[in-house]
Amino acid sequence: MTLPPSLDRSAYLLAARGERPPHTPVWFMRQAGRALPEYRAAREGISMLESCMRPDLVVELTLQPVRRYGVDAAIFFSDIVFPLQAAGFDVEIKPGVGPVVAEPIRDAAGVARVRPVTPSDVSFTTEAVRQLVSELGGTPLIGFAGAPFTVASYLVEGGPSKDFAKTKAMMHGDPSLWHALADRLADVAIAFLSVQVEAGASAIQLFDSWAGGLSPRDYERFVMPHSAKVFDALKQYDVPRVHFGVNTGELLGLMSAAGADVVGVDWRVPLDEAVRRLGTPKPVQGNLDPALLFAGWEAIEPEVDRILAEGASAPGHIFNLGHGVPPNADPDVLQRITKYVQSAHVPA
Ligand code: 1CP
Repeated sequence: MTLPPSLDRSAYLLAARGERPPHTPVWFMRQAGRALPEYRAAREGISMLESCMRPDLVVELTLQPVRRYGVDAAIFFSDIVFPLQAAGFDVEIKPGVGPVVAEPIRDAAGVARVRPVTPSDVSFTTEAVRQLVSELGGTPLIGFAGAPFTVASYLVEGGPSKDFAKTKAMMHGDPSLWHALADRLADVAIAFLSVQVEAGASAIQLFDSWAGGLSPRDYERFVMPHSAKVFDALKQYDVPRVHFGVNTGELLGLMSAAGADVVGVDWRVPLDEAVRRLGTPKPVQGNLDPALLFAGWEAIEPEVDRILAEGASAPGHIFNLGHGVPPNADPDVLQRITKYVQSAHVPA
């Protein structure tokens, strides 16, 4: 697909392709959300997953942070468990908790409940992406999906987990059941990402947020083949493919090798060290500690400077937080960081 020049030469897409844009692009994971009063007002009385099915609301919530902060990319408003619900799975997002699954998956019958997602199951997603792409003009829209491991963790545990005990028990205790589940979830991710790209999203991000809970050995054996399947399937679209997880310092090389074009880095590993760990140098995204948002500008500014300097060692750098925007973050601080990064001298 040929992109309009303003989009094709946008700072985000240039950096994601390993080129040097005039300024370092910046956006924030979870930039839409409770940190914004306009988000809380628009979502009033509408459940999270219900919101994802209303194209007008999805468009509004996706655009809010672009308007407010002037970030270099929009991320499609949805959730990693949304495609499961669209495929008929009983999941809900409980306020203050996160995704909760009524009947967790523990056996082959459970795995069989994860049905393939077809474009007609998510026609509202196609509609919302099309509308967004036309409204965003030269600002790229990032489509996203949850990676098989992270989505499986919610399905097997029944909700958020700290140790992933049941998920790991399934991996090691019944590897063929685990691989069957992860394979179905790879297909769900492929379907949902393809729908977004076909409708005009110009990059995709695969969130394996909780992969950092695994050893490299387990990651390589149980997770990497399934994430690699997702990246392989998306290759045909020729859009940058970004891979991110929290606490993945030990996994950066493997997550890159799974097929990412850009690797997201949390705050635990400096970006220059992250690039070394990738093996093959690639563009990186990150890595301001979200906790710094509450530390005052005097503390934030030198951290941003450090990240920009370290990011210069990568073939491309997209400034971001090391994880999502906390709900109680001050929007003015995010706006100040955006302007600061966009006007900073790009280190050679
Ligand atoms: O800017 C944006 O907000 C984009 C939309 C977006 C994205 C990219 C949402 C909306 N969710 C996600 C991805 C997502 N969802 C991830 C991967 C990114 C990450 O690591 O943060 C994960 C792990 C989830 C699961 C999830 N959904 C949680 C975490 C629970 C846990 O296990 O600790 C929560 C709280 C949600 C709900 C949710 N999703 C999105 C929003 C705005 C919310 C908050 C609920 C609400 O406002 O009603």
